[in-house]
Amino acid sequence: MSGYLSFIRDKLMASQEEKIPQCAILGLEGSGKSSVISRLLYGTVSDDQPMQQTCFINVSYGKSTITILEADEETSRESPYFQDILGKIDGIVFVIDSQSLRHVEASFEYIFSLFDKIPQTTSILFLANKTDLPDSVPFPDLLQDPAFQVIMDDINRSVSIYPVSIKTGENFYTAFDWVISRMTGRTPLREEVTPKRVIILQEGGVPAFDHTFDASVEEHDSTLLGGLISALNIMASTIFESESVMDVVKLGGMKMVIRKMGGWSIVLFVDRDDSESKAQSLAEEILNAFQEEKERDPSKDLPKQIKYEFLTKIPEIAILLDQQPERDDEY
Ligand SMILES: Nc1nc2c(ncn2[C@@H]2O[C@H](COP(=O)(O)OP(=O)(O)O)[C@@H](O)[C@H]2O)c(=O)[nH]1
Ligand SMILES: [Mg+2]
Repeated sequence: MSGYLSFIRDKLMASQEEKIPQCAILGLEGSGKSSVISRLLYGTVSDDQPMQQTCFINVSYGKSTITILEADEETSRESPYFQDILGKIDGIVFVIDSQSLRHVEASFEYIFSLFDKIPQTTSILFLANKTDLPDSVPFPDLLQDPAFQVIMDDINRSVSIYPVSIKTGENFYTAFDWVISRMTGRTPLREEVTPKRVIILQEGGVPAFDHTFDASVEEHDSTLLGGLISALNIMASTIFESESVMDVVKLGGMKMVIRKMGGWSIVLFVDRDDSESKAQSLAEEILNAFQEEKERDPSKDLPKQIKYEFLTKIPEIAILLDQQPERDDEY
């Protein structure tokens, strides 16, 4: 193991010369580190892929390339090579297993043991993972943890925390956008995304919201599209025996980025060559804003009465809407 780590350290030094940002994925055994790498590489997580202890790999994210290093607990605590690496890395992702209180507490204990060794300039992203599990520790409870309060009070650091499910992808790209933009100094990737149309579907594929941003986009019937997407998802989950949905479907000059959260699905049409991870995080933001709007006023009838005010909460979309003629009368 130490031979491999000294090899990795040398490799990291070399990639520092090439100015490729470097990120370490840390967390206790079983928290979801390898799943992070799998999602970054393949866009999905499956239960039967080989899971590794230590992994060192370059991945592309939007238009950036980053070097990712997964290190297990023992390595991160004990290896002097790893201590070297930790002092020079650009970003750290700590995966917190939120499946139970015991796991959360163990995670914070682990984070504390390393915290002093991380330079102040290193951005730290905490992923409160496994939010898809019904008994997982609720995010507000996790934020109340005294250990976490201490970490957040360290105002000199660039730190952020997101509740995510690496398995289903929920919130994952929003969280990664944060750390990647900190590490690369690039503006968020959604600038590299051109939303053309958004459709929000209820369970079963019934359209609840539909808005076209680009007048040149041909308006396919949203009920038909909803039916198609829900059929694709049922097929995908039956054939692959997984709860995840189709992520991206390319059609002609466009692609549909599909996310599913809490019974709702969103389909965001973007340019075929747009960044998928950016489009996914944008789709998540739109769906979150939509769900908030619904929660605020559940009596609102869909689809007729919800207009697109909720879209204006998302800066990038608000800009698009400003450029459009008023279309209120459509709903
Ligand atoms: N339910 C659920 N399981 C997850 C999630 N992320 C990872 N897992 C599972 O947790 C187990 C350990 O994940 P792995 O990535 O190997 O953890 P590592 O030891 O930190 O690398 C695997 O069975 C994963 O499928 C998640 O968000 N939700
Ligand atoms: Mg692993």
